[in-house]
Amino acid sequence: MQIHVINPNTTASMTDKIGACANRVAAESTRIHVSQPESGPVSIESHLDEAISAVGVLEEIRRGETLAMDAYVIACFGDPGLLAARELTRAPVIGIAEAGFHLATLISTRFSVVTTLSRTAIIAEHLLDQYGFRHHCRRVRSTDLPVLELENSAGNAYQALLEECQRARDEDGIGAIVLGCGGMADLTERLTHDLQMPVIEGVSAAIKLAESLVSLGLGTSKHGDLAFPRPKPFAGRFADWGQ
Ligand code: 2AL
Repeated sequence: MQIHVINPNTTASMTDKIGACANRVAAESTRIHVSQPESGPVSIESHLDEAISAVGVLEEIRRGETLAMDAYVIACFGDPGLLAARELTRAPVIGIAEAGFHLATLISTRFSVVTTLSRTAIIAEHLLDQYGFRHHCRRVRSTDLPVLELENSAGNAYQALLEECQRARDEDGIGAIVLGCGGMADLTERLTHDLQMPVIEGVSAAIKLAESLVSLGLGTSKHGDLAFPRPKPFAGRFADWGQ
């Protein structure tokens, strides 16, 4: 089984970290391919970043289709381009936010999300509404950490994240925490130990869900709105996307 994990931002150290996490949880027979878009923002923490990164994700899916990938993971907590990505392939495509939300509801009745900058909280809130998880989520909390601060091992990112997770555990009446950034993928074990409660991180969640779907022979449905897009010409810089 070959799973293509796409980091939608263009920071190579984060792509490496996400790849290491995916490899750690993947089955022995699973081969992980990791990539990032050629163009786009170094981190995704605004609506603009999201919109541009979605195009990068779709370019990576198009590349993956030439390599016959069995599944894709979109490793940014806004799940940028998720539904459009599903239109481009029969393989399952899993976003790390939706994967985290799904697993959290299987082990708890209520969870909170702990994410990066407060301005990105709205992105997670929109996804909770869109996916129907609003009633399971008590609160989307932010740490006010810029995404790339998670790449700075000399900084205080871990401490800030731990303290916000402790507040979530002690104040929100929850059974689990979902980490709200792909760049937190390497912190799950330490947080789980320090908090003594389940902490779910979307990259590992998405890998295990992708493996399950592929093992069951389930792929993206081509009945209805996720069917391949109708062939039509595209203009300008997207001319090679059209037919
Ligand atoms: C993210 C993420 O997962 N990767 C990134 O660049 N931005 N989302 C977030 N809320 O911090």
